[in-house]
Amino acid sequence: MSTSIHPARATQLNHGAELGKGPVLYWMSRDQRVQDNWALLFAADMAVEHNVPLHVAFCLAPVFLDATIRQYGFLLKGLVEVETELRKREITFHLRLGEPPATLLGLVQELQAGALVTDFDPLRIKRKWKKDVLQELNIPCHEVDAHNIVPCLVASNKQEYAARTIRPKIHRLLDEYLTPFPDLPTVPKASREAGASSRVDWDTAWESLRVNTKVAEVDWLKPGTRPGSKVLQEFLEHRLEHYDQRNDPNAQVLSNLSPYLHFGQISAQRVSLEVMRSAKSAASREAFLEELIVRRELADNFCWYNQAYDTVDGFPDWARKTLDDHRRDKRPYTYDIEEFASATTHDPLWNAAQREMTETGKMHGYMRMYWAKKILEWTSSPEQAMDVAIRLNDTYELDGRDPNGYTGIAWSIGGVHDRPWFERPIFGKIRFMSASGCSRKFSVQDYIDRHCPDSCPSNPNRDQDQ
Ligand code: FAD
Ligand code: FO1
Repeated sequence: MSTSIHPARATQLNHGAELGKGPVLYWMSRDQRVQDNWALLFAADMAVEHNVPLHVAFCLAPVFLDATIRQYGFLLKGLVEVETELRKREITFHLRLGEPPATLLGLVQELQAGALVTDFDPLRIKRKWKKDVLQELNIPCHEVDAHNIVPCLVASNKQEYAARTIRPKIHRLLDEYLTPFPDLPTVPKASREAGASSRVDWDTAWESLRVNTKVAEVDWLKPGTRPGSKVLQEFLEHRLEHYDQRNDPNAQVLSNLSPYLHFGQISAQRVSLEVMRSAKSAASREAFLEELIVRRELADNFCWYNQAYDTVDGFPDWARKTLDDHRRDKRPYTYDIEEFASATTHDPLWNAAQREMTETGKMHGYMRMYWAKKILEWTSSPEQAMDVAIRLNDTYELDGRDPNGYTGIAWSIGGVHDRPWFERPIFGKIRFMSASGCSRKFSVQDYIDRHCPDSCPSNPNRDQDQ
């Protein structure tokens, strides 16, 4: 099995730019780790080939989508580990504060970098950052897909209809791409003048943020690659074999890896290799790999090929039409974003899900579908539903602001990757979910009790108990 970097993982984003004599600079963004990172490996190979040092930079934006201190805290604490790991390998890490394109270009200039490498990301904001950088850049820039196992651009050249259409395309290429990682090669050392001795000033970094500090950080998941690997080991040992209970939010059998995957603190390819080596039940392994590989890479496919991924315009034609046909249907309840955010709807199950998200930073996967579908039912239009769901998801979820989130919400509200179902009010042919349907799958009361203990106004037992 090959351990080298597959050439199709990398794409040169500009042509004609001449390789400079200076160091290679890796602009780390989506894949915030030193281990198992194809973009860093690609940059290191380039540095070795041209006998120049390697520098790594992260550009810290003062705001990013609806991220709060909860997510920035997870990100920054993970980056401390990145700096430590790079230092062990005598590679300099730069944390630049401010608008990413300008701060990155400043660093390219300062280091007199000879080439730029960055990681792949389908989100609009990241594409815009890269476009702005490329307009001013006169050295080669390579983009490496370090997030997907089968690179997004290789898996398919178009927007896929559903999991069933992308699955065979991905499976066909897994032997070629799901390979072990090589070690990071030793790269030529940077000289002191080139910023080799600089250390990150983490206090100034925290102070530079201009984000909501009311959404508190959580402490039940520790940020970083090392803690993420521990969570993976615990999953392999204790939860993977029970993954067939993944639709029961009381069973607590999920991996809890999504925050680590979102920030790139752990690689999906490493997780897949470890799961495949595990001796646990084949059915559980297959079910988990379907989510981790097929569903996750389908989300990147959707966001890359459909840049309206977070609006109604991104929905398939049948879904837009059916939602339009039901635009004037009477809504049984309507709430504004504050009422949703404060978990004060009439529905204790929905409120419990919202509380799970606001309190822990991670709502159970099954509840996310119910949660988003009820937002469609209780807002005055699909446009408003999309807006509310995305803002809440991106504000409170540790793993929000991710292709998986935009795609999951578009699946729930807009039928993306789904098919038409029986017609009913408000939803039209969009798949419907109900609290009674949930109660046939798991104990709704246990879930409510866990997330809305008796003091919570939305627990229906509260009044009876008093
Ligand atoms: P596990 O079940 O252990 O899955 C392991 C990994 O597989 C996940 O970390 C994820 O990378 C991938 N995965 C699992 N389910 C899906 C799925 N349906 N689509 C794509 N990839 C999947 N995921 C996010 O990462 N960020 C989000 O903001 C997000 N928002 C969502 C919103 C809605 C409305 C819906 C329906 C789904 C959303 N998902 C999101 C997808 C999924 O619910 C989460 O990835 C999962 O619950 C994360 O928990 P876990 O890592 O413990 O899951
Ligand atoms: N990427 C960056 O390059 N710079 C940032 O300052 C930054 C902040 C940030 C905050 C919260 C969050 O969830 C993600 C953030 N990201 C940032 C991007 C992130 O690494 C992902 O690439 C995208 O969210 C898409 O998955």
